[in-house]
Amino acid sequence: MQSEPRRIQHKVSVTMVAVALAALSVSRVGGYDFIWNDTRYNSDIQMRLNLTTSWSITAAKMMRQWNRKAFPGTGIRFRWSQTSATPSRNLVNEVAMDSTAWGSSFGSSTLGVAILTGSGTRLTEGDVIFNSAYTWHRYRGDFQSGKPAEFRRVALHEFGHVLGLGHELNKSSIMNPYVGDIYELQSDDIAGVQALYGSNSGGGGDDDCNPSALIGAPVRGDLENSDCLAPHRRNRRADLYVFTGSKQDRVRISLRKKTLNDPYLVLVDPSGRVEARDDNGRGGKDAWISTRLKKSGTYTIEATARGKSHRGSYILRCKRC
Ligand SMILES: [Ca+2]
Ligand SMILES: [Ca+2]
Ligand SMILES: [Ca+2]
Ligand SMILES: [Zn+2]
Repeated sequence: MQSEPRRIQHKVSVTMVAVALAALSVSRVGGYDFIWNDTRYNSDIQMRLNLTTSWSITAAKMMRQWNRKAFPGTGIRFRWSQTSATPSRNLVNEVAMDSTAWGSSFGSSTLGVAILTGSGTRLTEGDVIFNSAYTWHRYRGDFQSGKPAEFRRVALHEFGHVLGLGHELNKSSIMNPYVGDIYELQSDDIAGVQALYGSNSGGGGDDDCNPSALIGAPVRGDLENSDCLAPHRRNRRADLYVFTGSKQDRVRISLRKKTLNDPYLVLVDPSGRVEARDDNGRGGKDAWISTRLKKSGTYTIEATARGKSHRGSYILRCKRC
């Protein structure tokens, strides 16, 4: 028997029905029986963003929110980079604002869609398209009917579908099919992901040895036991971030402690050589690198720590990255 790829469309309608969501408590986690376990992505879900810089930053933040809140211990996470391609059926996960979804028109009340393709129970593609007929806004807090197209909550919702979550009408959830006052992940959303992927099925933290594109610094991250060993700092854990630099660019990178004991930065050039490193250049224990790049290409930042046992959260900033 041949399994046909399945395609699911859904909408986030602007209709307001976000009242008394928690009143009924029909238990549901998960929803779709689709999950990612795709060796192409090495347990990562690679998303390619065709958005303006400003919306890319917000989209990346929303993916980070999923990574941070739902994925610790699941061994799977979103990664992202940019593209100029229009989303299509191509086995590449694409995110864009467009007037159509793969050529089909949006319903007039549809803010965004996630188009999922799977084979059997396995997801093979997830595209997210925001309806460009709307003027998009960005705000937290209660739904404003004059500004229905609020990017953060729609993005969180659509990325939830990409993870395989279905709709949730009966509990407080970002997966409600109608936009409402909820603008952050709820415990039901997190439980849904963990029901699909397990809460501790892999060794991952919110980051591992595959670098994330540095979109939208400042980035808040955590140094954890599950992070990979720093490539250029022996026996230390590190989170890796990449950016594209041009020779002579002046970049300024800072790594500030939140709960991380003593931040340490390493900047690695496109050929894999250490171009700069710093422990306490920003004063106190915070690390700081200010340098004029010597090469053009993909640079890697190793966000790490002075001590072997140092763990905790940090803020990474980069100017001109
Ligand atoms: Ca695609
Ligand atoms: Ca980490
Ligand atoms: Ca330090
Ligand atoms: Zn939906």
